[in-house]
Amino acid sequence: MSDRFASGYVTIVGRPNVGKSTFLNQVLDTKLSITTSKPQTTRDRILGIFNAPEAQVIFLDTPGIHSSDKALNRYMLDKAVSTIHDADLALVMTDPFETSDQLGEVLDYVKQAGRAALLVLNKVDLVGPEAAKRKLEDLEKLHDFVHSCAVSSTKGDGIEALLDEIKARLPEGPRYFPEDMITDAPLRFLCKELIREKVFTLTHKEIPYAVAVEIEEFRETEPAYIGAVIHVERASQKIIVIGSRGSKLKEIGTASRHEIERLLGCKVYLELFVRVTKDWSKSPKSLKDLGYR
Ligand SMILES: Nc1nc2c(ncn2[C@@H]2O[C@H](COP(=O)(O)OP(=O)(O)O)[C@@H](O)[C@H]2O)c(=O)[nH]1
Ligand SMILES: [Mg+2]
Repeated sequence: MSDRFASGYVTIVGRPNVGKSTFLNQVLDTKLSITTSKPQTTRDRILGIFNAPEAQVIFLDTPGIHSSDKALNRYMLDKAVSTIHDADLALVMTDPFETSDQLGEVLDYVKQAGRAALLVLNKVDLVGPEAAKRKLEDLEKLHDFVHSCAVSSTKGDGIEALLDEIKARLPEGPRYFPEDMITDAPLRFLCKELIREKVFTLTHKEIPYAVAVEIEEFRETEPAYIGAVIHVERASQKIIVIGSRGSKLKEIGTASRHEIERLLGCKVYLELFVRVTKDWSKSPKSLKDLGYR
């Protein structure tokens, strides 16, 4: 073994729902970035640190690349694109169902940033190895990738080999973060995200996209106390999130509390409130107030 210590930033880019956050969680063996079957779950850049004896890989999970005029969506696209510039290497993620045109849109941003790109075909558990191979060969033609491979982020297949490829392409450098640190996100942020994930999973249609969560109080008492507000855009959405006799809100609360207790490693008293903040996702000011800045 050489004495070389490699370190650097790797941004994970791709369209919504290809499995970027699932990949990061698999690498870190921790539920850091929330994932759901609905597109556009991730709204912020999430930093996840992979520590090994010979390397530190700092992953940046991003919202998916997609275009839209809404202020929140513009915010998410900006986050995704600016993150490519911050990185040593771009991990371009796709899945077997994405077309070349769709991947091309993502690659445009990578090319503009002039970053070395590594192609990752995720979700190969859903297709046979032959189909995966053909798909990969097809997509490789789109760009001069430094490497390409197929993985399954849910099953963990191909992940270790991919990590080796990434480490080999990072520059020699210091450990930027302490070895026991896996993210720079504060606990408050992670708790907020877990609540948002439950809203995403337990509500439908436009509701997930109309919701922002804000932690108003966070007390590290025994049990910990968390008071959180679920912001919706309209009164009709508030009724849906609360549900008949509060049943939906209770369901969201219970599911969130379990996850937060696992994260914090202690009992939690979680209180949820639902508030109408009219059209927050369209207003730059409300976005700021709700932490999307
Ligand atoms: N079968 C399968 N599903 C996956 C895989 N990776 C992610 N998914 C699913 O794809 C959906 C979107 O994943 P997510 O990580 O939120 O995608 P993101 O928007 O790119 O961050 C979720 O339902 C995941 O469970 C995989 O390797 N195989
Ligand atoms: Mg995501």
